[in-house]
Amino acid sequence: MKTRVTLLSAALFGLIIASVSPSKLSAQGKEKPRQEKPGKGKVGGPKIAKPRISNTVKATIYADNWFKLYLNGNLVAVDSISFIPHNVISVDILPEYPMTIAVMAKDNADPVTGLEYNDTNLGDGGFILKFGDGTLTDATWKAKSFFHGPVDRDMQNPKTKHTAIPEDWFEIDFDDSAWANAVEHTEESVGPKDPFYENDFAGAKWIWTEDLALDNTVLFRKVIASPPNGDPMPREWPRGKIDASNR
Ligand SMILES: [Ca+2]
Ligand SMILES: [Ca+2]
Repeated sequence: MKTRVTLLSAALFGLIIASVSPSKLSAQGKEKPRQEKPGKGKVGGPKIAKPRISNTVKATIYADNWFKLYLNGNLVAVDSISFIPHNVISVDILPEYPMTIAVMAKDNADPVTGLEYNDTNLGDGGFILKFGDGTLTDATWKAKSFFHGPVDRDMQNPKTKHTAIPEDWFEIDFDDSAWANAVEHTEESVGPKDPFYENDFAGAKWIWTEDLALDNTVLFRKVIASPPNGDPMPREWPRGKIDASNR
């Protein structure tokens, strides 16, 4: 029995060795050595601190009708459903500060007419977000519309105005100083669907530009300097970036 256990351990150890590629080992070797609990784990070079689930916070996001969200220039969450049903997107994120949040939110609107449901309806937007570190949407966020219409609410002869979106709108160093502040809207005026009420958005405000109905593509930006809930600043974790192309 003892021999079998030893063999099993050896086999498992072999599997662990085999699962760590040489490139990963050398990449880890360049990282700062772990300060606490040295010597735990024998695979690879110097032990480095790795984030755990307990180091993440929950990000809960609802958009009428769609959004994509960047943190410090990295795409983190996309509403997987473009129009209906309305849904809440909830993901665990590993926060780092300062944290630049950049959001593209879109109301469902035909690019030419600004209308929906076969050009029969003037739809409206709305965006709300809450992170487990206390980050909340409110009027301190920056907001700018890039697609407006139908101009003058004219649904009989609908015209729209599009503004080119800067390529680097989601980057950390993008200059949003000329943007207006977001406008807070009431829950009644946005009229969220059921999934909103099944999630915790307590304290967060619905934001958009001033015009919930006619501004159809809105960019939001906000920099979070440190955890708003007073949590200590997290350490700097090693971070990777996945190449999402087909390479
Ligand atoms: Ca609209
Ligand atoms: Ca809508």
